Amino acid sequence: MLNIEAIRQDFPILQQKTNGKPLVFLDSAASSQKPLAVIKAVDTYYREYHANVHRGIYDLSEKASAAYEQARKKIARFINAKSWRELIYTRNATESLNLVAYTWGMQHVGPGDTILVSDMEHHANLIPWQQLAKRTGAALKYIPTTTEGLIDQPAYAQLLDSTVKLVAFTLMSNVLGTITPAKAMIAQAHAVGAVAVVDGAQSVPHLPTDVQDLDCDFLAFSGHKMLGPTGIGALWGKKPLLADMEPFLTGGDMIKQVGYDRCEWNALPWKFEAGTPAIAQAIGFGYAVDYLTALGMDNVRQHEKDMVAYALEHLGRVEGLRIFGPQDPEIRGGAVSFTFGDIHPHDLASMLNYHNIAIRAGHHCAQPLHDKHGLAATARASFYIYNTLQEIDCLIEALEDARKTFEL
Ligand code: 7TS
Repeated sequence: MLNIEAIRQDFPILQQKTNGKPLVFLDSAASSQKPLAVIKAVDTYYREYHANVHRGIYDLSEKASAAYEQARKKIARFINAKSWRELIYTRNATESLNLVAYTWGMQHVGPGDTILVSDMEHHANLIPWQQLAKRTGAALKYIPTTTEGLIDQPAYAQLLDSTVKLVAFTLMSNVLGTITPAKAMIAQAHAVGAVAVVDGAQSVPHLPTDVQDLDCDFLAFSGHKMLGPTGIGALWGKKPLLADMEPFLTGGDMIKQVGYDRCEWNALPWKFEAGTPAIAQAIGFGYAVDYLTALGMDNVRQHEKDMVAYALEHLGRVEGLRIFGPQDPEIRGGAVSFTFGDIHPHDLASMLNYHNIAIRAGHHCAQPLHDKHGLAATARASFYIYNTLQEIDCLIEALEDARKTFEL
């Protein structure tokens, strides 16, 4: 069990009030808030040991390099990677997915091949594959989801044939909350010789992650959705695949030897880390992982399940409110998208803002999914470790207030 009141004390931003009202932050699926331990780690780095990494022989640079690499080891352990060499720092999940598309994709996908992507993906796990299909002449096909937001498993099985070279899907939908049966889907992809790319942007912050057990080939995630700073994310990949891939960006730090007409790539993971990296952010990401590890990811997941169960039950009773995604908290995460009568989600979000409640409204970077359901936009409340059941009550009260204002 998490002690939510104690956790809340660790988040300075949650202590503020606007017009006497406490902040009810229900938009962690977009980006989470940061605990003091992460804020302090970044501050201390800049105050006490900032220097570029992997260069200097002097103390500051050695200290910065050690902290930067130490954070990598923590993050690799957090997802149970076999080796820290498999953990590449990127800016975010978006960059991680692009890295795979531009390197592995361009090397291994060609005309006559098929790329399979689920139809509920965030644009970050959709557009890189659209682009790859365009560039290579491969076909891009979509794994359908049911009206409830579950992977249509028979349809997936049918789409899998020997032309499929790559399957990409989210482990947790940022719109519907769906947790996909990733392990089984990965095994099915492997059975036809395809590589499996998992978008863990929503799942890694909220669920225990074990890449060895999942047996995926690549996993992409972002630091800022899991208590870490913005500007830092990760791509995990199986070593033999990474070793065989061309670099994504080239320049300093990613090389071993350079001549005027040749160069030799650096060892993993640095082969994929050209230029001065986001050092403070990586160190902060390591502290974020420490924080989550201390809480225990099973506890994090349990809290989310409790929040979602309460939200489904109580929001479900609000007349005129329609919730999307699976109704079973066991198979969904803490992003709850909904519509409320004919109130435009943007109007609703503005109205909730008067109550100092932050939710997201729009298509949440999953426009094709909204189109499929005939929706221009939805409102979305999403939860994390610092949210309480009382905050869901606040949301419901504010929705009732909106009902009066909009005469619903
Ligand atoms: N994949 C999923 C499932 C996501 O939810 C997001 C961000 C991304 C990829 C991209 O992450 P980034 O860190 O590279 O931007 N999702 C959201 C969201 O739902 N609202 O704002 C960002």
